[in-house]
Amino acid sequence: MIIGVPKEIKDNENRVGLTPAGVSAYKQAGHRVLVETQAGTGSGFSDDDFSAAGAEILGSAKEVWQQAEMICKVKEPLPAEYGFFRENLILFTYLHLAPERELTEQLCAKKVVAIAYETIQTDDGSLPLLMPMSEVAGRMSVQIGAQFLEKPHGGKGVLLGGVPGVTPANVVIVGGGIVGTNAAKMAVGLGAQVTILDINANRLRELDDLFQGRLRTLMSNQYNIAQAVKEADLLIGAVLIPGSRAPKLVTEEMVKSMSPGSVIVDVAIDQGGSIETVDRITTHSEPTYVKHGVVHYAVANMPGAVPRTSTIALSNVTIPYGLQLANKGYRAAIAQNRALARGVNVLNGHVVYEAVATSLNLPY
Ligand code: PYR
Repeated sequence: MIIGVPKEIKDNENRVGLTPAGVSAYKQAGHRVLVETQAGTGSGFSDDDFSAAGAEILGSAKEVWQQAEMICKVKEPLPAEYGFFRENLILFTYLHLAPERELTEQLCAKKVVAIAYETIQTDDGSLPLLMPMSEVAGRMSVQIGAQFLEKPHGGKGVLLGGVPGVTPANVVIVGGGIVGTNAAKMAVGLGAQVTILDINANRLRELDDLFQGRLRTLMSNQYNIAQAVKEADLLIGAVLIPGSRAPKLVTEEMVKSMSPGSVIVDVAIDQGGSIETVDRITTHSEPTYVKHGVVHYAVANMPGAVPRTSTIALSNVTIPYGLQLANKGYRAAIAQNRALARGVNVLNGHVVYEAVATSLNLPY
């Protein structure tokens, strides 16, 4: 199969769909890999690194999209790329279609085989291709929150860990999955006072064991969320329902109750956001806006800011699935691997992932 790796074009998206190690794995399996020139520069991989691993370097995105049978990307295609869609092209990337009607319609109209990293799901419910980026975004959310709590960045001027004699900041994390747990590790590590909420009592037990009393666990319900949010210096939205729009668990009234200069980092923004006042996607160039006196950060591609770490972590997990698609062809690969089959969002011109269809009110 011919695999294509175009350069990412989203704002400040410096990740790339494959590392040279990934190229080498595809080559060893007998495939061709076409990489757009400079595609890896932002992640610290030069054209020479890719060539040495066996890739062919092409001068434009157009050539890569047109010649490849499978496009291996990081982020969802942007409108400038929709013109490259064609029937039976395999698109293997993060898609987050639930809030993306136009992209979904384009993929259906052009009959692209759209396989979303974020909905590939093993039988035990885990999301192996989302997990590393959830780890990155969860860890970053605390670094970012700490930065925007600083006065010159619009925050209230609070140091997360405090100092002896001064109370630390309150960090409230809504969602105890991969994002929430990684955020908690960083926040606890920095000495903040951390509260984590989840709807699953067993998950709260696990977190209680894991953190050995170094954070507070709370059952996630409207009352508890409201109480915790009111006291939060840094609020992190970390909820996920695979493939679906994120539920708006934090209401505008709750945000109004936060003190001025507090900070919200909504990691769930790529699934539509979990906080009512997060009503727009921000970018790495303009990452925040202020509403009700609270600094809001809603960048949908947070890991794009640490591309070296993120590209390697992502490529590590996509390669085994990408190889199955390339070695067997998509029909056999999805017939033989249930986890991969769950990644298919658009096939034969239709949305075939129920939560996406429901979120967009499309037939399924
Ligand atoms: C990202 O890492 O950008 C995702 O969409 C998960």
